Amino acid sequence: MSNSSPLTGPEVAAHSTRDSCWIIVHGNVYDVTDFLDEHPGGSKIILKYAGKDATEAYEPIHPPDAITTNLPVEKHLGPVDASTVVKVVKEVTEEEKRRQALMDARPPLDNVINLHDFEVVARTVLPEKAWAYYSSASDDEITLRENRMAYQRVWFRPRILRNVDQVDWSTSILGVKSSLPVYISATALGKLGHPDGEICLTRAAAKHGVIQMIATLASCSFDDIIDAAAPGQEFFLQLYVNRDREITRKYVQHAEQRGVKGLFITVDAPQLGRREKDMRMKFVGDDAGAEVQKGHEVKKDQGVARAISSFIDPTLSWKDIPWFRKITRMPIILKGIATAEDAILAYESGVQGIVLSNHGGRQLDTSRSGIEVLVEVVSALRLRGYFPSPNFEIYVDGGVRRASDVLKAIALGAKAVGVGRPFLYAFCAYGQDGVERAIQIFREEFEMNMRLLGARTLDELVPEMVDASALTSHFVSTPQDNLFNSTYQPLVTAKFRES
Ligand code: PPY
Repeated sequence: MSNSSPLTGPEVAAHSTRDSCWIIVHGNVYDVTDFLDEHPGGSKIILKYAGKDATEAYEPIHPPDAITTNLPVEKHLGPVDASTVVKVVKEVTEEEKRRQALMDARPPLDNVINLHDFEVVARTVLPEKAWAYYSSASDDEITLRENRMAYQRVWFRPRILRNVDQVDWSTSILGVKSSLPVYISATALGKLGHPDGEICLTRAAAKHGVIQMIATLASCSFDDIIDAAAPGQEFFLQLYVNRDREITRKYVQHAEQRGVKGLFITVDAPQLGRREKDMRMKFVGDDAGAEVQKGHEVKKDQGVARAISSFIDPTLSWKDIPWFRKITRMPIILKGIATAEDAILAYESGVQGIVLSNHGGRQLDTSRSGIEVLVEVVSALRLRGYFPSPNFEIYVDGGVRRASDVLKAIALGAKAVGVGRPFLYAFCAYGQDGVERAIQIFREEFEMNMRLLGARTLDELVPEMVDASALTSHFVSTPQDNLFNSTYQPLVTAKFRES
C-alpha cells in the first residue's frame, strides 16, 4: 500500500531480517518477507540486500516488472526518499576486471568473418556461469556435436550455367516476410551474457527484416521486447507450458493481442536434460534470471537451467492440442519433433508446423540431428499426401553455422531454419552490432552459395541438389590422407589484440 509520504532509508533498514525483510528496487520499497522462499534464485541473495537498495543486483537479471507482477499489491510499500538511502557500493571483482580487459581486447568486428568466431569471443569474455549455461548440452554432448557433423554428411550437387547474376534468398515463414530463410530461435537468460539481453536481438532483427522468436525464459520481459520493436516488426513466441494452465492461457493470449505471429510450443522438455557443464556451476542464487513463472520450489545445486525449470508441465500431451487451438488463433507449431511418427501425428492434430529439433543437444542425448530427421519426415509425409502442403511448414534447428547448412535443409524440404546459440554469442560478444554482423555474414554466404549451387531463388533448391545418402550413416569410415593432412593449414578464428 502506498503511504502518503515516502518512506525513509532508516525505516527500510529496520526490516533487514528473515522475519521482516524489505528491499528497495527502482526507488520503491517492497516487503518480500513471504516471498523469500518462493524466489526462484533462492532467499540468500534477497537477504543479502535486506533493508537496502537492491536495484543494482536486481536489474541485470530480472525483467523490470518481475517484482511488481510477482508480489501481491499490499506488499508494495511505496516510494522511498532517495536522499535518505545509503548507497550500496558494488565492488568490482578481479574476475570482472579481467573480463573487462578481455572485452577491450576483442577482435574488431570486421575481423569476425564467420559464426564460429562469435563463439570463440563469447567463450573468452563471458562470465563462467553464463558460458557454462549457454554452451552446455546433455550427458556426453554427443547430440550437440552430431548436430554439426550431420550437415557435413550432406553433399551438394550443384548445377551450372544458369545465369546466377541475381540471387534472392528472401522467403516467408508462416506467411511473415523474412529477409533470410533463418529465424532467431529462442534462447533463455540473455542478461547472463549481456546487460541489454534479448533486446540486442530485437533491434538487429528490426534493422534486417529477420523474425525473432521470443523465449518464455528470456531475461527481458515479453513486453519490454515488444515495446522495443520497430513499427511492423514481427515475432514468434516460444512457449514452455506451465503446470498452471491459467498462467499459460494469459501469457499466450497476451502475446496474440500484442501481435505475435506464431506460437512455438516446446514439446521436447517434459524434464530438463542433465547439462553437466551447467550443473558443475552450483547455482548459488546471485545469478538467477528470467521472469520465472512463479510458485515452484527451486533446486539450487543443479545448475542455472534446472534451478528454474520446475514450472514446466510434464503432463503435456497430444490431448492438450485442442485446448491451445481454443485459446488462440495464432498458428501453432510443435518445437522438438524427432521422428516421422510424431510428425504425422502433428499434421493430423491440425497444427500449422513442426520444428525438427533436439533442443540444441540439450535434452535427450544421442537423439538424431534435425537435418537427419527431416529426410525421414518429408518422405513419410509425402507418402501420405501431407507434403508439400500450404498449411503445414517444417523447420529445422540445431548445429547451423553456415548458409550452406541452411540451403541443405531447404533443399530437403524445410521452409526455414532456426539459429539460436550463434546469435546469442554474437550479442554477448558485441551487442546489437554483433547480431547485425552475423546477419550480414549469412547474407554474404547465401549469395555465394546460391550462385555456386545454381539456385536463383529458394524455390529452385530441389532435393536433387544434395546428396544426403550418407546422412543416416553415423560413422562413415574413410581412410585418412596423412600427407595431405600434414600439409593442410587449418583455418584460424579471429585474433584478440595484443594486450
Ligand atoms: C534451455 O536451457 O534449454 C532452455 O530451453 C531454457 C530453460 C532455462 C531454464 C529452465 C528451463 C528451460
